[in-house]
Amino acid sequence: MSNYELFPLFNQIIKDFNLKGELKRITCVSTGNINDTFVALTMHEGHEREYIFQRVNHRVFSSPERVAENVCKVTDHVENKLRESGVSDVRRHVLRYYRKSDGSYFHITENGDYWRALSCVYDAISVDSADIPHLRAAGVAFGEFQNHLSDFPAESLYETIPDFHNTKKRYADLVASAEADVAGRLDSVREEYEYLLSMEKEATVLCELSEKGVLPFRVVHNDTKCNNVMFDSRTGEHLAVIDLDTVMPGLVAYDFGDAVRFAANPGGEDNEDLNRIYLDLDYYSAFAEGFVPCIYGKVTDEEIETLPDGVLAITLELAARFLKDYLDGDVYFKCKKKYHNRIRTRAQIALAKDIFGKMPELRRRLRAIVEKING
Ligand code: GN1
Ligand code: MG
Repeated sequence: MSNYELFPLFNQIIKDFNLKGELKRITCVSTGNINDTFVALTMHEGHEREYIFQRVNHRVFSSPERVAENVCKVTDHVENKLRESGVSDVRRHVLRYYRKSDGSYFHITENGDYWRALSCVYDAISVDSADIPHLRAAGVAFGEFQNHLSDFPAESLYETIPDFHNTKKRYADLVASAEADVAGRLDSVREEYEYLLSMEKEATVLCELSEKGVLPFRVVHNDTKCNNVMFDSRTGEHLAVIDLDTVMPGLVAYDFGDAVRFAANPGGEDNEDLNRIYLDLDYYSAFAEGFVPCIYGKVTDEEIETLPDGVLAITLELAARFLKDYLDGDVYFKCKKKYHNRIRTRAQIALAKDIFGKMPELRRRLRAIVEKING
């Protein structure tokens, strides 16, 4: 959508949600693969104000209203915890949804698009490729987020995407798409497909353990990319954890794993130069040094021990999801270039292969962190 089309729409949203100021500038945030996100800058009594406007993909989130209710329950809960622990500037630590005067969370356009308005954390940045200090801070942010939700009533949450990180189901879906081969693309990815099938045991090991009752489901974030943490632009301190659409019961190891998968790969998620894709062990350690001390003692020993398995499992799972979407003809993830889902699949497979070879070292480094905590 061009800014020319967005200006009248955003003016209407500002009016609907009773936001302050006159719209001056719209900036597109191009990172998300599902929703469309923009920063709307307004001028109010000589001061600039920023708001986040997001178009929710309601093919992926079939009930945006219920997603909004989930997010508000979660942010209320986190906000209470922050107040209890004496955090002074709570507004910078939790993102808030605005409501219209009728109480609803969405501006729905004539063609059925769902737009929501969120507060913007001031003097804050998000980073797509984090350095070591930011990664450590991201580890603390997601670890604390996990703690804040440890007594959240899971049964009060609507499952925004059923079986979101059910890797067994993700594999079954991949196989079904390969068998259907609706876009006639299977021949071009047979090697990738065979590789993923050969790794099914590693990919589903945590699902097995959770089915056996060894690993509990907890309320987790489920999308822990480092760009889902806002950092203070001057001090680098972590502020709000954002993108809460998939907060649902899940495994702690998947939150840990997804954060490492994304942030500890210097090549990025869709690099075509596979030589640049690998797991940087120091980045891994930095995130773990932030995350593990926050949750240690509050989760079980098995959950701590299996954190490295989460790194491999979630990387394989995402490769399977990208490959399924490629086989389906690119219907789920936004594609920004030709064969984008195949490029993403290959990048995640290259990363999974590197992680697989480094598993003993990931476990060794985790043990060292635990020993340090235990003094
Ligand atoms: C999607 O849109 P974004 O970047 O927040 C996806 C995640 C994937 C991620 C891969 C709802 O997240 O599960 O890990 O792309 N979100 C959904 O970049 O499917
Ligand atoms: Mg997301």
